[in-house]
Amino acid sequence: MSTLTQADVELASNLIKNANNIVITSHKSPDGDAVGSSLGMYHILKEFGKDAQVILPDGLPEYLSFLPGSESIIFFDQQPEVSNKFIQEADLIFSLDYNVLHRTGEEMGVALSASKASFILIDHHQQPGSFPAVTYSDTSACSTCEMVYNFSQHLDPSYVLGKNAAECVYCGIMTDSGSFRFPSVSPHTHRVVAMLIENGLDHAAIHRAVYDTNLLDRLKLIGYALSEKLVVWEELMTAVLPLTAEELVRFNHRPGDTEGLVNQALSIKGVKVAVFIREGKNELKFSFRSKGGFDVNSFARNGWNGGGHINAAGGRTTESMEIALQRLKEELSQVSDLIKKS
Ligand SMILES: [Mn+2]
Repeated sequence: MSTLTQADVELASNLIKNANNIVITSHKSPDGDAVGSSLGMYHILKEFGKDAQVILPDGLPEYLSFLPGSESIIFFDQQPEVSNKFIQEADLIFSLDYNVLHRTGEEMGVALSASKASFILIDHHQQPGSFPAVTYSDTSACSTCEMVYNFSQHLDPSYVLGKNAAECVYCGIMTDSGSFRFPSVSPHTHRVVAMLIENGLDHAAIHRAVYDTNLLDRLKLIGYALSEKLVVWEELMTAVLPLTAEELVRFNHRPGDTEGLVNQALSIKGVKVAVFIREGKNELKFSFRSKGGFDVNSFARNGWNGGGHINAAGGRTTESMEIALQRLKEELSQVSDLIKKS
């Protein structure tokens, strides 16, 4: 349910009206919803006559670079000084598609915490932090992009999103809803999209740009991962897919290449939990997915320095792959009854 009150709308409206330096931020390893909501909000603010700077913690996957405005994004890891300056001078900061500041990464999180700007949070993850002046949190929303659309309508019910804003917002709704198939998709989601299409959005072009632009290396990586690395722990109704750094290098891995792999693992008949593990520079990154009632958000929070939603969460550890897999199996064994019942 939406928690945006009339007082919130008025406060947000005034904050935007009076802001001289607006910064828009989203979470680390930005996905379609993170980039779509950030650039969507950027274009919406422009149409309301306000300039803004999008700052993301790190680079975007190649398949999102077509989004209008992506060339204007500043990446904190590439330009920490410029980013810090923008954050220091900001009087209004948007926090989109994340609930607590450290989701932007350690250094960017510290910079944001030190900022004297007012924050407007728009997000569909659980347990939003208490840092924002305005919190628009709706864990039932399929995407932050859908909420950004709602937010724009709260600011001005007669406002029609321009082409650029519509493309960005649609991209996030489409990617975060698994192309409109997850349970979080509501009649309202379809109404929002209907409105965007009525106003001229070329939705098929966005789908093509995101999903039909595979490089051969990526398809080979997916093929290798599914045929050589995917294992099913039948007694735990869990599919696990670990990829080492060496394997990623072998297939010229680019950000976003493993996107969706965990959902393929989850699609196996009889599997209720899927875990994708990717070896990064100094840590292992986890994607947890479940179908049914098993809460991977709690599971990721409790043992894997992460969190997210009931059916989709992330995590990380500095353990070795071998140790992490062992611990994963042990911890899943402890909740195997919950998985079976889910
Ligand atoms: Mn999202």
